Amino acid sequence: MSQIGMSATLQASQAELFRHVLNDPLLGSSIWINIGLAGLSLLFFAYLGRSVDDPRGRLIVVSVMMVSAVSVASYTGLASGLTISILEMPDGHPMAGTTTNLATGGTVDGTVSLWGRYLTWAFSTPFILLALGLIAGSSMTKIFTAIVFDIGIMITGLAAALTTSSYLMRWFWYAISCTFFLVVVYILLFEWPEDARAAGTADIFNTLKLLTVVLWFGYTIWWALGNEGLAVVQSVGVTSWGYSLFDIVAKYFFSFLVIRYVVNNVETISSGASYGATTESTP
Ligand code: RET
Repeated sequence: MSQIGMSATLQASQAELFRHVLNDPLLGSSIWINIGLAGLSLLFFAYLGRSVDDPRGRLIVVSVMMVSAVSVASYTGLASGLTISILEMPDGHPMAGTTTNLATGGTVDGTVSLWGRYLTWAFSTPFILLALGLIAGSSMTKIFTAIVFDIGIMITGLAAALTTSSYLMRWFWYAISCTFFLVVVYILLFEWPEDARAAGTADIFNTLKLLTVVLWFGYTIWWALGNEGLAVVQSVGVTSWGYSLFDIVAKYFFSFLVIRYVVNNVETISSGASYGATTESTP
């Protein structure tokens, strides 16, 4: 008969994780409030964008609406316990050796990881970049490049969060993710502003660009500070609220600015000789 050690490493069931989120006011609110906000913004954006009938304008509106739609699914995954796990951090990680007290009274070895966030960012953030690329009137090539590297950021970020074999390997994934991020930042700061100038959308593009670059760096730094990284912030609830607050501005406020612009400037969005050409413009 096999012996179970003194500190049994029992897995938390999905039902226990679901109850864990429900019973933790800080963590629970960071998730449930965002399901509500994402749902309400989706309805609000559908209402705001109802009069846009230009095909390009519509594409931009639908694109940013998808960000909120994915967000509803993302936070539902977290709230239901489907995309949450208790992970035992490797030696060297500040959270190594910690235990989590479940709402049911049981204790499990490990720390709560809301890894579903990183997974679903791979589905939501491409829509942010598609909208930005379309507003800048950029080429298919540049939009494609920004989007594939963006998906790369999120999937390698997910890998960083889920790696429990070695502390160093977690940061190695993080470094890969940051490298992909720099490609996206380069396109946002150096490629698209020029395209936007040519398309006559420089004003709105520069506002959105600034918002995006600052907030996206915020997510990156927050990961390093939060309980998945250096654990300067150890609380799962506070770490989660950080991302939730970034989300509120980077998704809902961002989308609102985009839709408001499209509604008021359909002419600019749909006109211009080289606007939105699928080939690179030749000088
Ligand atoms: C991670 C950790 C690994 C390194 C980097 C990251 C960047 C994440 C970003 C997330 C943006 C999310 C948004 C969500 C809205 O739906 C994965 C945190 C670079 C930039 C805008």
